[in-house]
Amino acid sequence: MFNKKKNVFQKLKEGLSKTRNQLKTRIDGLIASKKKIDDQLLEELEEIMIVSDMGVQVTCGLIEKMKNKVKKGEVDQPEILKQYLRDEIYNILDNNDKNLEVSARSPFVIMVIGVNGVGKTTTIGKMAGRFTSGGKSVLLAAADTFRTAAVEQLQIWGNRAGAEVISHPGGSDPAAVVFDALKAAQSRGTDVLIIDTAGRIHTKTNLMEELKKIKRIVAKEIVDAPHEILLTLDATTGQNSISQVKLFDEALGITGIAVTKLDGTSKGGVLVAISGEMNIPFRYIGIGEKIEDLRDFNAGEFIDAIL
Ligand SMILES: Nc1nc2c(ncn2[C@@H]2O[C@H](COP(=O)(O)OP(=O)(O)OP(=O)(O)O)[C@@H](O)[C@H]2O)c(=O)[nH]1
Ligand SMILES: [Mg+2]
Repeated sequence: MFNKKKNVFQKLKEGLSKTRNQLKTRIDGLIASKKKIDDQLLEELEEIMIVSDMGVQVTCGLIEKMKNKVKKGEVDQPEILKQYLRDEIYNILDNNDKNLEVSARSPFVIMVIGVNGVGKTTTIGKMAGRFTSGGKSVLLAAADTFRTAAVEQLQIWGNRAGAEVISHPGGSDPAAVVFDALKAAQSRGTDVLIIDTAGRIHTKTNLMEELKKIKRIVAKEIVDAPHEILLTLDATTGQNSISQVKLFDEALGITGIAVTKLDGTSKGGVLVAISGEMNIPFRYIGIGEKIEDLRDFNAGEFIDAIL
């Protein structure tokens, strides 16, 4: 058991190694090279935090706090300063550490949204795999009718995960697909229904309006649904994801966030930037393209892996 746990953490560490190299390796080097805390140390820390995408707001706030601690004499050694910084970052992340619990409703309806290419369909496939292996029945709604290959891609994931896909022939109305999927989930007693949506649509219609319409249809069929509106973010886009969070939250009200592609970027600090500004739980993180590469977000493990 211990070995298995260690192995799982090891893989997380590997997945986050680019961020770790940017953050931990540089901070450790900096701390080791200093005998005492001075302005230069704080300036370099600031630069490392900015480069790892923790964002200006969070970084400046933390630097200010560190300066105060030093001034008051509460922190007087570089090593203790690092520990203080680590604890502060952990607290920021822990604020949004709340995993998705799907057992409370049946069907539990999850609407997955986000701009094109961020990893929505892949994340849905991985989530479906996790739910089915946990003994739950899962239906997937192919409401991305913009891209013709989108249904096929979802179908492949559905087969892999053991989840049926509800779809209509190409170019159809996403709302109609969602309506059918809701009916099917209700009549079959499905545990979890996950709705895949488009990240981009024909310029004539507005994506947010399309998504609002889907949300309305879901709520009309099941009063308290969608139970989760999961925004998917691509970690490689860094700071830009903060504006995505704000835009989608204003339009639809996000209840959770999945951050993908953390394996491909040193910008993992963006979770800290988002968490410092928004109160929306991180549900999942993606550290690769395979089913097992989707993890529940855990603030403690995350900070251990990057700092
Ligand atoms: N390395 C890596 N690749 C990922 C991860 N998640 C998704 N991808 C890849 O990102 C690409 C886009 O993923 P999709 O799931 O198609 O993204 P989408 O948001 O559904 O895209 P649209 O439907 O076009 O809006 C694919 O090649 C995925 O394999 C991840 O955690 N790590
Ligand atoms: Mg997709």
